[in-house]
Amino acid sequence: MSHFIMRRAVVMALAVSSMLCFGSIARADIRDYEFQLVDQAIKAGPDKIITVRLMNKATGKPVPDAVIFASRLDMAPDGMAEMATRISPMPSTEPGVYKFKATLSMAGGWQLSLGAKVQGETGTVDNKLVIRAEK
Ligand SMILES: [Cu+2]
Repeated sequence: MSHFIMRRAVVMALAVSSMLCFGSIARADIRDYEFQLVDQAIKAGPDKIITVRLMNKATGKPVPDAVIFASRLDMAPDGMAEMATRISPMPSTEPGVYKFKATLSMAGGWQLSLGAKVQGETGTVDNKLVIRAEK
């Protein structure tokens, strides 16, 4: 057997065993994961890009391929929780970085709420981040 094929066999065996033995493999806690704002402040206006990074705090590494299933952007930090704006996911530019497009129609504090699933982890990441929209 060639070295390449043997390596593939080992990788496949590991993948299968990790699927079968949930309990026996040390896995990170879902609470180790955290979304962080790349830019705390963004100029108010239409079609602004919000960039966040999903970090594994235990390893200090960004986490790619998370599935973001919930997102909301509203002005709760300024007492206007009912003032929400539409948010659309944008293509990522680097692993572990997630981008959204939104119209920040008013200067002030905007709360970005994100719900996400991380590959291979049970539970969900639920974070609320506050963005400052500047005039
Ligand atoms: Cu407002």
